[in-house]
Amino acid sequence: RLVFTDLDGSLLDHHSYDWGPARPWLGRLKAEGVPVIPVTSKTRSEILPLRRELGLEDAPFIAENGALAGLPLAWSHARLDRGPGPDGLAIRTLGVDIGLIRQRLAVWRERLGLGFTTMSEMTLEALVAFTGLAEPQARLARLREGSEPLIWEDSDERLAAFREGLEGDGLRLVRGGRFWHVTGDCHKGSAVAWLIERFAALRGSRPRTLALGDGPNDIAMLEAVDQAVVIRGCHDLAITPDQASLYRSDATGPAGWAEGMDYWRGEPAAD
Ligand code: 2M8
Ligand code: MG
Ligand code: MG
Repeated sequence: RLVFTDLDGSLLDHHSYDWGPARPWLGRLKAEGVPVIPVTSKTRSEILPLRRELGLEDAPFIAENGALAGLPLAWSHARLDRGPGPDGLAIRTLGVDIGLIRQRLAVWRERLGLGFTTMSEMTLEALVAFTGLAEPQARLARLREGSEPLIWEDSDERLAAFREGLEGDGLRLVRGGRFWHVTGDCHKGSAVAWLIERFAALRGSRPRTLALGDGPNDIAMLEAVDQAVVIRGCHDLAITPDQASLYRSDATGPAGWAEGMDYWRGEPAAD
């Protein structure tokens, strides 16, 4: 079994970033040896301390909306992955370099006269005020490797033109909780499918998979697994996988996360 989870607005509260209500389930899954794999917009630098606090240091993670995978030894492949580094993690790049993304953003802004502010253009104070992150965490959020978050300040029509331009460059635009995110040709769904393949190749069997998320950027991930939980949040997710495999929570954030786990795993395990 594998559990894939979004962080902000799902395992972590959208405003306070607290995960108290999810703690009992995290303990239970750890005791059962079920990897809980963060799949998030957050950077590698944000995830490293967080996964220790959450007790998820044995599991891999997906950072920056599928742009990067962090693989502990048991998940890594000596010939295919870079590393492991001093922290024991091999890093696999699944997207493109942030330098290319920033270059193309500057080109499209100039060419189409677009109104947006990238995270790298925001002051630290503005980022703290906009996200509610504490200053040290906001600093870590700015250490982008393969995705640029931005605040959209223009019309829907121009958003479509922007997206089309990016697609011509082989880039993608996806919506998170507060920001839009520009990445290479990757998303949470492609990264999760890649990890499932890696697991199957290493273990010789396909795992049963469950995923939980609250944002538009989570839809591809929710469609890539056997059992999905849409956590109530700030976006209405129009998602159409077969309804039998989808549960929508009433509660938001980590309480909704625990509610989703209760729904799929609350009964004595039948498998
Ligand atoms: C950004 O990600 C969230 C995810 O949904 C968003 O778009 O609102 C990222 O910049 C991430 O690195 C950061 O930690 C988070 C803080 O809310 O915002
Ligand atoms: Mg989210
Ligand atoms: Mg997210």
